Amino acid sequence: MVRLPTIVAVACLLQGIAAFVTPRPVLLSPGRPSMRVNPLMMSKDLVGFGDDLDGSTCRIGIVKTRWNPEVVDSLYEGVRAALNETGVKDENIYDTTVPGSFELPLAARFLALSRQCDVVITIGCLIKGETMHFEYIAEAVTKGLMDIQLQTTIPVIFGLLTVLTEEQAVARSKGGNNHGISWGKTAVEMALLRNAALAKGPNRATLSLTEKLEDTPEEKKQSKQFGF
Ligand code: DLZ
Repeated sequence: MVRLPTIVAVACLLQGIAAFVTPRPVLLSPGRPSMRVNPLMMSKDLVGFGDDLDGSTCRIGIVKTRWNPEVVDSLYEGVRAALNETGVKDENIYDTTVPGSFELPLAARFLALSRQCDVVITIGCLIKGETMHFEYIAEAVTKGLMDIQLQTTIPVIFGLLTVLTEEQAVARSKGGNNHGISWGKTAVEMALLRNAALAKGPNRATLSLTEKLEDTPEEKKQSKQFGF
């Protein structure tokens, strides 16, 4: 006869395997979130995002670095927890990795031009060393990311920690002060803003960029009336 503890142990094992092998969509390279804790449980909201942020129609590109993996992976977990909380669907998240922060702008540009994303979140961490390297990269990446969002009209979230020490990086990437959480929510807010601004009318926020917008009869009437 099979004992109850054995059944429970087998069930837990199967659940663990199922969670581990669940596939996630990738664009350029696969990535697997390591959800050890839920960062949202402890987070403090410094920006004041509303509870009604609805990301269920948003398509999100994420590009993260492989430099400083402990910090970057934790920031990524914060981003994913925020996206999950706002209802972004897993199949609408496109993950990409790059070696270091200097590579973030080009990868972000590829994602922005892919027509698969309403917003791109970049995640990286630059820790100041003893040379000028930090200053050059931080400035170039910041400018690069701003240029991309203005040129493509796809919002780019500046998820680059620029810190003096590893301790500062850890303090900003873990627990209640995980900056990834606000980056995730900022991404949803900006994706919705973009879609509302570039599409016409509040109910057209989910249309693809390639789709041609047709005015409703009421909107045609209004256009004539106001001369635009
Ligand atoms: C080379 C370098 C150094 C020293 N430090 C960092 C860092 O703290 N964070 C980071 O994201 N990347 C670093 N890199 C790598 C550069 O960003 C870049 O990948 C290489 O210079 C190759 O272009």
